[in-house]
Amino acid sequence: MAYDIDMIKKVYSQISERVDKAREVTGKPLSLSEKILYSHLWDGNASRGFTRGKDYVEFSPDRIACQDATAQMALLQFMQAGKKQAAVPTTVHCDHLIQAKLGAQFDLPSAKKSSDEVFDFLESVSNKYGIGFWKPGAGIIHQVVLENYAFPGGMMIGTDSHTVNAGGLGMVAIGVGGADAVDVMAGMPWELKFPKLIGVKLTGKLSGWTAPKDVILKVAGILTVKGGTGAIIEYFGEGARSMSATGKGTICNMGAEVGATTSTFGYDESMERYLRATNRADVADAANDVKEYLTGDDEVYANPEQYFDEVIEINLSELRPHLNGPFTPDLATPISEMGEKAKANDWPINVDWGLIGSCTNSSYEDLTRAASVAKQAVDKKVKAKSDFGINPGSETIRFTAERDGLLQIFEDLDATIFTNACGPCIGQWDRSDRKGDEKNTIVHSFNRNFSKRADGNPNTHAFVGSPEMVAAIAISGRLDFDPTTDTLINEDGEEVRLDEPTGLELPPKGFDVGDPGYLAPTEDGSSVEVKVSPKSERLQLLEPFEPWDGKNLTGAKLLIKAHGKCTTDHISMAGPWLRFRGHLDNISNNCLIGAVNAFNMKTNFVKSQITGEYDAVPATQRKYKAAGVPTVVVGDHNYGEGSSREHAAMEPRHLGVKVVLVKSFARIHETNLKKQGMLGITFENENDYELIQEDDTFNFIDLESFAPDKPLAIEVVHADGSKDTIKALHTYNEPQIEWFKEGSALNLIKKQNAA
Ligand code: MIC
Ligand code: SF4
Repeated sequence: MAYDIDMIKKVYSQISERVDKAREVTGKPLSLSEKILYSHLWDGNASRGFTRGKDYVEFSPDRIACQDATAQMALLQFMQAGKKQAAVPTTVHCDHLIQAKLGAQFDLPSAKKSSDEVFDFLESVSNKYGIGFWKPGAGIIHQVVLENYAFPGGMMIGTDSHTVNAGGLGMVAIGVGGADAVDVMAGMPWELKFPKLIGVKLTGKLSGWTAPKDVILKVAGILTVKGGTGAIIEYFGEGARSMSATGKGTICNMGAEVGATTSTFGYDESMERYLRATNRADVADAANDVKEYLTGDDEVYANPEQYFDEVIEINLSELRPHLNGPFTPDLATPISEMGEKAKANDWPINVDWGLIGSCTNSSYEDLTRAASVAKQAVDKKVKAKSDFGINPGSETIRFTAERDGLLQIFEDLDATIFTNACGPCIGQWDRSDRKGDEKNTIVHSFNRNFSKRADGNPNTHAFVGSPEMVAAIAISGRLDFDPTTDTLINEDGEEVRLDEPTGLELPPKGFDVGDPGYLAPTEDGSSVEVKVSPKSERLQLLEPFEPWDGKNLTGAKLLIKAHGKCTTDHISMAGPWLRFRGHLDNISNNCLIGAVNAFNMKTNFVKSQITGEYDAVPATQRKYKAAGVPTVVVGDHNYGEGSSREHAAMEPRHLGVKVVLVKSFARIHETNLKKQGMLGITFENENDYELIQEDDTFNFIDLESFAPDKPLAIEVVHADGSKDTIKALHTYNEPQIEWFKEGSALNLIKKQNAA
């Protein structure tokens, strides 16, 4: 039986009335995304149609998922909200804090030891507040959610940008910062700007070396890292129906890399098969009863141009395998063109590592397809030229893959089987072969490949591909290897070819598992004690941020003008810093250390306007704070792209930065800034970015009359006394301005609870 089946049945019992009503008020047929959004309105039945990309709407998500690295801050905030229990079903998953080094049997016990304080904290908070707890080793949050909790037509939020993975089972699942999750856990509505809709029509059928991953690699190439911002991507067409549910999950997962709010697919037989295979016949039966409400209306899919804001069509029969990278997930190259492009760009051709795993590509099907390639290498006597690492997505997948001999195939190729966890995908990788910053290439089936992400080395060129392509490339050891045309030389000196991969959508003998790693919370957690030692270097209870003094901000100094890409990995690096995710002051020592200073093109080297000297960003900012000098961070386009980690907003806030002024924001980060009481604004004229000088002082002229839709005027005073007055835009609505006034959204919740 599925978890929380009553909740799921309740959603299905309301869906027809709510969708019919939405059709009536909008006066048109509906896409799946709209059906899910309109059936999850906080106010119940829709009373009017919403304007996409404009109206802020309150929703009532069905469930929440948090992972260990973000749950610490989310739960530290929730503990302040003064509630007894999480208001909707919530789970915590321990997956980010486990380093990959020697293999699961060594790495997991070692992670349990080094992060015991954090795991114990998460376990006890979960127990206290009625939250389901998935222990370290149970699996990666999004695979575990897909296997256990996701359901067609549902709406969930999660404190991780790849929460969107659950779109593979027809959900609208959205990544958020911890403060958003706290709203919903506290029984309040969750607000989102009603998304725009991008329709992707999939025709034809995947075959040969082409995999679901290639669909999203292609889409990323078309839309780029910000092309999906503010939109839900809805996939449909015969090509969509012909793919497995986990393949759909892969595509939805990496929709985070184009900035999409989420991605989804209509309910179909692949989802039904997956639900039944994962012990949820009850959900499949219930979904079948309301089938037509769990997919878009026929008229919408027949004439997508009329109903979506943008339509992309991809013929799967013509799609070729791709590799995306390096350093950005949208640099798409068909594998056949890789050789030429790599040479032109001086990308190292030799591949050091092939890594298969991460929440986006660690399903049973993924492992079977990669194993079918690996097995050929073993059978045809080809030794893998690159090192090989595998992270299964969950204990259920690992257990089943071991039973079915898949892991043995990889081991025969000398692969290391790492823990069922994020591992190298989030820089939790003690890479044995290279230290320092040597230039090198790796290929992986993950979703992100930003600079330094996997191993902390800025010169590691990471390329993203499907698991089967990663396997082929790792075997050949070459980035320019095209298995559709190229051959390999085996141990006997013979020329051999790798045949097309084959895979199994679901295990023929069913999934199996010993201990899945789940701990249910006690019924009444009121007597459970949560301890945080004041001496801890990993956990720290939160102090409320200061409210706004109601005055115009003046005399603010420039902390850094960030050049180019500034992702959340640049603002609050992961890897070794994951240790401090529960300790705001300690983690603030990584604040913006990866951002490139536009004035000297160096990282973590900025000029202090107090001393005139150059120093690290956190150290410089701490001095401004001590001197009571407010500061401004300036950035480029899509600032804060990537992760949901609210640390990227809380750290500057904690250190005394008041304003982040950029050309454009990534959605989750912009919301995170607002929630934490920061002023996140954009240049009205993006060329004004060029006006900002290293010694600038900022005076806000009309912040005192901060109001929705009203641009803000800022006087920028340069070192020579000359001035420019520029305009900044913002997207704060009335309630969000209240967060700013109160110092944070949490301060407002506490105030409302006290009243
Ligand atoms: C990521 O893939 O970047 C992460 C690590 O999963 C993050 C969450 C985090 O920073 O903890 C995400 O995607 O939101
Ligand atoms: Fe973990 Fe990587 Fe997935 Fe983020 S993208 S949840 S780090 S596996």
